[in-house]
Amino acid sequence: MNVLIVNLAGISTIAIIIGWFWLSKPKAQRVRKNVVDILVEGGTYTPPRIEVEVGKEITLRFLRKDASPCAEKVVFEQFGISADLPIDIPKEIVVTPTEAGEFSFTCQMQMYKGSLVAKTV
Ligand SMILES: [Cu+2]
Repeated sequence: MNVLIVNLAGISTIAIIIGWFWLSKPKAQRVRKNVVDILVEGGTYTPPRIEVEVGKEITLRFLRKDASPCAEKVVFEQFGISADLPIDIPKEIVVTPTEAGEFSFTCQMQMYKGSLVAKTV
């Protein structure tokens, strides 16, 4: 009898784990469907140019690999955003361009350079 109870507990634990992973993943993707990963390394943002649709929210996920202080901030001057980038930890910046144009993002000394290009479709 004890063996049966242990087995049932084991099976329901497995079911909870499977349910957690299988059911939670699609939900996470639905929330973050418009994400662009940007690598910060060797003096460049990769990709350096990101095209987006006007009025559409976009999440820019910066991953800084460069340990030099040069890369520690990313600044979106036109949007009034300045954010610290931790090393090896993705940092998400969410923006919604409200008009068409080219919006630059740089490190605080403007050695790293990238641009967000917003277009009306
Ligand atoms: Cu810099």
